[in-house]
Amino acid sequence: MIEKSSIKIEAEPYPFAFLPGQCALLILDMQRDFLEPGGFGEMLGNDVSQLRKAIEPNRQLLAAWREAGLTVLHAREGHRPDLSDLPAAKRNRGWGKTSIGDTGPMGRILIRGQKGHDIIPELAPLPGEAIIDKPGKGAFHATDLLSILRNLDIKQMVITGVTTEVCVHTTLREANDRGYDCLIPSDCVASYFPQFHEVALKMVTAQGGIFGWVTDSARLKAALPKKA
Ligand code: TIU
Repeated sequence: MIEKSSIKIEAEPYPFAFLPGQCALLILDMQRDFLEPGGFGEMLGNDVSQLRKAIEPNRQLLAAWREAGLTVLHAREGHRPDLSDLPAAKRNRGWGKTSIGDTGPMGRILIRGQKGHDIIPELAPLPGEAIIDKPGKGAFHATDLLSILRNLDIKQMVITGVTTEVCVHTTLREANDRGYDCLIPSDCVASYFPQFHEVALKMVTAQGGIFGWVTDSARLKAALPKKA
């Protein structure tokens, strides 16, 4: 059922019925270690310029979202300094010689409170904007995101951030199974692997929008209500 108060946003595979007062912007993992030259992502051999393309569209969307007075949520991937929330499987898999918790170029890698774990200054949270500290790829696993969404009466999310096929997709899938409608502005998500980015977005809208909707930040910003 399309609610009367919704605003139509052109999207794939069909228009998204936007409910501004019940829609949160969730920005995932725009952290120094993933995005900045000299960080952990680059140390692993990744091309951070692929992710940095999403900074300016996110910065503009965040400014417009704040201007409209809507809910903003930030998420960060990271762990407790004692690593008690880090499964051995995550620590051991895929990261090469230097792993989570070891000393990296910007402090201990993916540890809360370390410089590399910080959200990049361009997208720094404002006081009053909730930050979800997540030990997994998805923002629902082992966090209080679900309770925050329920308490704020949020029914929809615009999900942005990095990386498209990892934390964005995992969170999108978690959100779907919990009954949230999700819209992804394609220029506000990014991957170290452009081909994964493209296919991950196609996977969202295939089969009649099996995981949600994809639009771009221009169409989304144009639909934002003016603050009273
Ligand atoms: N935030 C997020 O996507 N974490 C990752 O580890 N992504 C990779 O693509 N490796």
